[in-house]
Order: sequence, then C-alpha cells, then structure tokens
Amino acid sequence: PDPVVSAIEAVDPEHKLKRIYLSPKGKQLKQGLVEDLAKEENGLLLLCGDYEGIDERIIDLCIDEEISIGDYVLTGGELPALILADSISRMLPGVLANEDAFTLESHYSGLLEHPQYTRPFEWHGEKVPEVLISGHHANIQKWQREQSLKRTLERRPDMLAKAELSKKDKEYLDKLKNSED
Ligand code: 4H7
Repeated sequence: PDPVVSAIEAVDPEHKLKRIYLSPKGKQLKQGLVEDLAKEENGLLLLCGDYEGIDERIIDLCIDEEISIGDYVLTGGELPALILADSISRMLPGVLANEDAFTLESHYSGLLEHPQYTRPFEWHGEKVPEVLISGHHANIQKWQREQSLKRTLERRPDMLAKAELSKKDKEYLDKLKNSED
C-alpha cells in the first residue's frame, strides 16, 4: 500500500481534496452526484486502480468516496476518471461556450432529450418536423417536451418515477398510455 499512499499524500498532503476511488463496486454515478461533486470547493483527487484494484486498507484509511460509472467491467479506472471529470467540468461556470445553453439545457429534468434536427429541411426523403420550422416558439417548446416524454415512456419508463412532471406532462403521458391499448 505504501507507494499508493505516498502518491496520494504527495498530491494532497493536508487532505483538502475530496478523494475518490473509481471502482465497479462504488456508488453508481448519476447526474445528482455529478452536481454535488461540482460544488466541492477544494477540488477532487481521483485514484484509479488497475489489475485487481488496490489494497482495501488504502480505501478504508485514505478514500472519501468510491464511485462506479456503471455496471460493466473495464481494465482500469482511468476512463471512469475521465468520464467523471467531463461530467463535472461541464457544470462549472465558464466551461461551456454558451452560458445560457448551460442553464437552460443542462437543467436536468430527468427525462431523455428530444430529437435534434439540422438543415437541410429534406434529406434522403426525410423531412424535419414542420413545427420546428414554423418559428412558433411556444409550439416548438410544447413539441419538444412531448417528444421527451414520449421517448422516456418508450425507452426508459423507470425514469418517469423520479422526473419533474407538470400537470400537463402527466395528462400527455396518460393520453399516450391510453392510446397504446
Ligand atoms: C478498481 C477496482 C471501474 C478498479 C477493481 C474500474 C469498471 C469500473 C478496477 C477494478 C474498473 C466502473 C479489477 C475491475 C479487475 C475488473 C476484472 C478497474 N471497471 N477491476 N476486474 N464501472 N476496472 O466504474
């Protein structure tokens, strides 16, 4: 254990950083945890294990939090560390080019995102939905919200239980569910 602990202490001699170990048996990374970690004032220390991981006593004595990026096996904790760093850095002020896009789009609703379209209007016989080129902002927002709800119901119904849903959202979902049967 000594070389690993020497490395940790060289980086963070006074234990000012939140020390995180990336491992498959950690707490699963979710957007809520990303947002909490983004608020961490002093920054993070990310420790990556390779081969069979590290001596459990290092985790017991030196690590604040053990995190997994999901239920699959990798050869090392380096890619999980990069994924964690990416998810957190996009929450920090000044990282995304468009600050407005940051506040609007990354406010995490707990729903899947609606489809996106670019130009041209028609491509390989496929058209962009008319409402999106109408210029009618309110109708566009309504369409996008409904697409998010529809996709989440179809692909990740488990997410709906925790999502922030308005009365209108719930009415739309009921309509979809009733049209299924
Ligand atoms: C720490 C402990 C993270 C790091 C054990 C790391 C998946 C994730 C690793 C291991 C990781 C994740 C030991 C797990 C050897 C695989 C065959 C490196 N894999 N190993 N096992 N999901 N691998 O965040």
